[in-house]
Amino acid sequence: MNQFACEVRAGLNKPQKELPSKYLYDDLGSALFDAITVLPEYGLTRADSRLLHRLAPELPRDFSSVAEFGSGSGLKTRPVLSALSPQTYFPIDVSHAALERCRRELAGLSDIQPIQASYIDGLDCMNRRRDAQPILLLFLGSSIGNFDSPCRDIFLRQARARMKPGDAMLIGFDLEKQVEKMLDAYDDATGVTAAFNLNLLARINREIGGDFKLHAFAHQAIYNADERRIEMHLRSRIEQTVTIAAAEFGCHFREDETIWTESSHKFDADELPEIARANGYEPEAQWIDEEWPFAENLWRAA
Ligand code: AVJ
Repeated sequence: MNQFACEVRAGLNKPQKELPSKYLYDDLGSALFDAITVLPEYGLTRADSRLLHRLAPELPRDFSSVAEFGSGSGLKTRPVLSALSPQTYFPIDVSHAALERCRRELAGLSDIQPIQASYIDGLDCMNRRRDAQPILLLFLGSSIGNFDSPCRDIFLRQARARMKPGDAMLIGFDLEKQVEKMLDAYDDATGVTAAFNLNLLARINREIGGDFKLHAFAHQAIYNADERRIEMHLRSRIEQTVTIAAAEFGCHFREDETIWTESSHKFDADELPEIARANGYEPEAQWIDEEWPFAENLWRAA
């Protein structure tokens, strides 16, 4: 049984059914996410881009290469590459199609060496190819918010353990804002986010022989105030049973039972330096967008 099938079975066997959010990003999922970034309700990516334009000229000049976790199509990265003119740019992403778009988008700005891998595997691969000069690692778009806090700290430490003195991370965090605004961002009127979420079931059908009827599930976004996170769920509209051939597995749903597919944690700008220090980084600079509260942070490997 492949890893996808294993993780699907394990997640759907939990009392609160869940699926790992990384599986949202196959080629179709990545294209749907690109559409999300231009939704009027989803101000996050525009805030990220505004900040990158603003901060790029202020970045230290001592990085000879840039690497990026989850580069996607690389659109946002242009101002950073233009300002730093790094020798090499290593976009790390699980989607082959996204890496191809990224290569086209940023052609000419750097020697582009795409790495198709998950974050930490990609970093190991990058370390085998890099030289001794300092690297700037980009982790944009508040993707860090997809981790719950124990996993976030584990991830930041794993990344830190693979960085050399002088390396730094530029990392974006979406900040807490009005609940209505946050909910709209994850439940847009045109239904793009719903399609992005439902594609996870479609992917299970395509790749591991699931028989999910997509119309029998509804997209749902909720704000969990205790955990300070938006949660995306897929709610079963009816009582039903689904089978997944390659996972040798049948799964029963009560009416209104949900599968939890993603968390997007929201932060307070003041807690970010503590998160840095607790995980082996020295916070060096912070930039905040006022229009859509979002914080970009430069952390040095301490
Ligand atoms: C790419 C993980 C930052 O959590 O806001 C957008 C993904 N999910 N709409 C986010 C997402 C639904 C996004 N990240």
